Amino acid sequence: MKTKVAIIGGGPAGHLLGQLLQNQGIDNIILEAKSKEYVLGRIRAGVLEQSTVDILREARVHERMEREGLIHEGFKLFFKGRSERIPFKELTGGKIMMVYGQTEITRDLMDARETSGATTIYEAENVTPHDFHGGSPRVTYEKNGETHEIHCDFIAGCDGFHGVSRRSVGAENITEYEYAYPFGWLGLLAEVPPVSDEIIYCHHEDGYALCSMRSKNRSRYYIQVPIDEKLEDWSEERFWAELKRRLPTEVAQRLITGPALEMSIAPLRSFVCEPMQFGSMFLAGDAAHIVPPTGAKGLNLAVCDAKTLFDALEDFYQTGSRTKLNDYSATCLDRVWKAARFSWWMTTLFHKLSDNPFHRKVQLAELEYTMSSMAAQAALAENFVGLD
Ligand code: FAS
Ligand code: PHB
Repeated sequence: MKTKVAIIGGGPAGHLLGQLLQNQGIDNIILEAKSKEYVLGRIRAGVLEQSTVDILREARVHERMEREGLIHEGFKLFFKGRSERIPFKELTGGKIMMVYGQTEITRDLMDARETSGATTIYEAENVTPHDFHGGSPRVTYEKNGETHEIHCDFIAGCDGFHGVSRRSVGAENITEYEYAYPFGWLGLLAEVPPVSDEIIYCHHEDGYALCSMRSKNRSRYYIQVPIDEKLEDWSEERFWAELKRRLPTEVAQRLITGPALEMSIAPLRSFVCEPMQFGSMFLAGDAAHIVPPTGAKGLNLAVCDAKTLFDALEDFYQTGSRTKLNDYSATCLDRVWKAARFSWWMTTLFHKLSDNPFHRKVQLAELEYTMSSMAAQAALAENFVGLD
């Protein structure tokens, strides 16, 4: 087989890149290790920056998002008995955030790809990129016991943190920066109305809690748990009781509980690799960087990478210029490191970092300072909605 761009990974980064390329008639193939149902079964991000909304509109997969997505103009933060709000639309000259699940974005992209007739190979095994430093890049994979080979001009590694792409470049060609937090997020999805019409970030002496949503009838909640926590030790009842314990009483009293559609524990990690390109292979999304979800940046960064790579590939195929391709890594990393900083800052601000009371006192001082300073609130707001 031959194609212009071989995309490894069929998550949001891979499918968005595929859609943007397909719309411009640039041939591409997506190779996904799992089934379509498995990919759609992952419950992950939910909060979109304006730039992400704009890019999905450019990709022509925005109709359902605009019908069903929820526009947000601020978020709430609770600490030390205080209930505060960051009016980010007001503080950023009108920028909003859209609440629309990553699962739905991926579904919209998959539907659009099926309509376009573009090739996606699900349950592709042992996908392996070859010769991306040389002149004949290609990707091999196995399906139904047969080995297949795809010759291409470029390889897009959109295969997430545990994918094969980054692992294929060789330790001598890459620098990795990593910090693993000593805690994770236990998340629960339930078909119940959200406790608040805006997202709640809750600082509590026993650990962070987050109240979010996917629609007016579907809620997404998270509580901080130790890194070695086992999902099987958490019943739904135990989750709801602990969430209520960490929320202010008046909020806990109006919390509507219900059966879990999904429960999962996600470890929190900060990770960035440099560079993000290796000859004719380009990494995008979680394959190149991971941010703790406290800043709601992971999915938004993946979307920006896919758009940046599409722009560079489109320029190459239209004009023959490699300038944007050569600048891809620097362009992405400037944005990635600023988002990594903000995500680290939000994580260290809201989570129980240790049993050392000093940490909690400094966090409360930072939260109190933030709410006393319009400049501090504006800085938080402009990072939350996404820097230009
Ligand atoms: P993805 O990991 O989504 O997709 C990579 C795809 O590549 C997967 O489908 C995988 O099956 C496939 N793949 C892997 N190895 C392969 C191989 N060898 N061959 C072929 N295919 C292969 N972000 C937020 O903003 N907010 C959140 O609340 C949030 N929660 C998260 C919870 C969890 C548990 C995780 C893991 C991440 C969360 N994120 C969150 C971040 C998340 O949304 C990512 O940023 C987003 O999925 C990135 O998309 P991709 O880069 O496409 O990677
Ligand atoms: C979510 O809705 O999943 C969500 C919201 C805000 C975050 C992280 C995740 O910071």
